[in-house]
Amino acid sequence: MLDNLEKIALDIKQFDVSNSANLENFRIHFLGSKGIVKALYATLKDVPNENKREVGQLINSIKEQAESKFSIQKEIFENQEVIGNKLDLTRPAQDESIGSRHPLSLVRNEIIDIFNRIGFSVSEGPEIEDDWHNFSALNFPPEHPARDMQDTFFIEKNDIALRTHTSSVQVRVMENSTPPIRTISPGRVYRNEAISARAHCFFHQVEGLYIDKGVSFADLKQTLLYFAKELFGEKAQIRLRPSYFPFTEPSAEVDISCTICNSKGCNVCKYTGWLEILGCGMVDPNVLDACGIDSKEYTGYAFGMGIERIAQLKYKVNDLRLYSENDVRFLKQFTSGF
Ligand code: 2NL
Repeated sequence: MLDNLEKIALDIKQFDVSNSANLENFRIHFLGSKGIVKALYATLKDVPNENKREVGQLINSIKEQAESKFSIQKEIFENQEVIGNKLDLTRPAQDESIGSRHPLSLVRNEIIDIFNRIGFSVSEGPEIEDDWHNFSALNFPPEHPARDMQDTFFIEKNDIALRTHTSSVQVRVMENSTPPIRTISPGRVYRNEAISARAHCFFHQVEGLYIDKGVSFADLKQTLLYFAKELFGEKAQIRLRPSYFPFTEPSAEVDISCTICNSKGCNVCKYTGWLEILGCGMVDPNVLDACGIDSKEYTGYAFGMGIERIAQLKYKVNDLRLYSENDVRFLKQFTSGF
């Protein structure tokens, strides 16, 4: 039965509908009152109960494939109306249907624009990294749990892995340039996690890095306040809570005032009035030195945020899997108006 359905799907795909007569034959053959689709539905009563649902869905899908091929081709023929033997060249053009940008691209581009306006460049780097750029240069001790197979996708034993953050890009920038450095690195990163509504084995980050003489925590705080207001509106406020990362000292977690309920308390901010959106801190002197920048001369700040998280807040997305399932019903909601 399943083989047969596959064969029918292939026949639909391959059926020649290059002229109107063939298209009519196609319709009669697959969709007509004595056609194949009708016959398939008739066989459903003989399918064992436990398989009915699955087979029913497959037949529905075959029907949709035939209907869609028919209507697309019919429209093409209708649009090719001829005057005498010639195409009507005065006929107004049909609108091209435009695609839409992915919500993660929209948010990434918006973040890039905000930081471009205050002098940050964009840097990119490889998704397959070595231990040095992903961990060691960033002050991860040899036994740090993030280096574990349970957390990181290794490609070659203990050394080559899929990057777990885009800090690895910034290590490369530090190694290859002299301060002042002001850059952000957007990109895809990977973690060895089971996929669910709240976690995925890959996601997207933007990290920022600013290194110069005399860069202070106050610079960091003010830049992040500017960022929050640009992204979420003039009323946005931020608060910093002490935290820990191997690569920054001191480190902080940054919350923004909940833009969904104006900090009154709602289920998105769990009635706290605050939403956690990024992590940050002053670059640990060990990291500067490891990357060839003299920590006695220079200081810097860095921060990192998840793009999915911000897109979730902006567009009220409740399941991370939607970002990578390519469901057109989700994606077409982001079509821009032009
Ligand atoms: C988070 C936190 C962070 C950084 C990323 C960074 C990069 C270099 C040196 C020091 Cl090269 N730090 N990046 C710093 C603090 C936090 O990310 O929660 N990300 C999603």
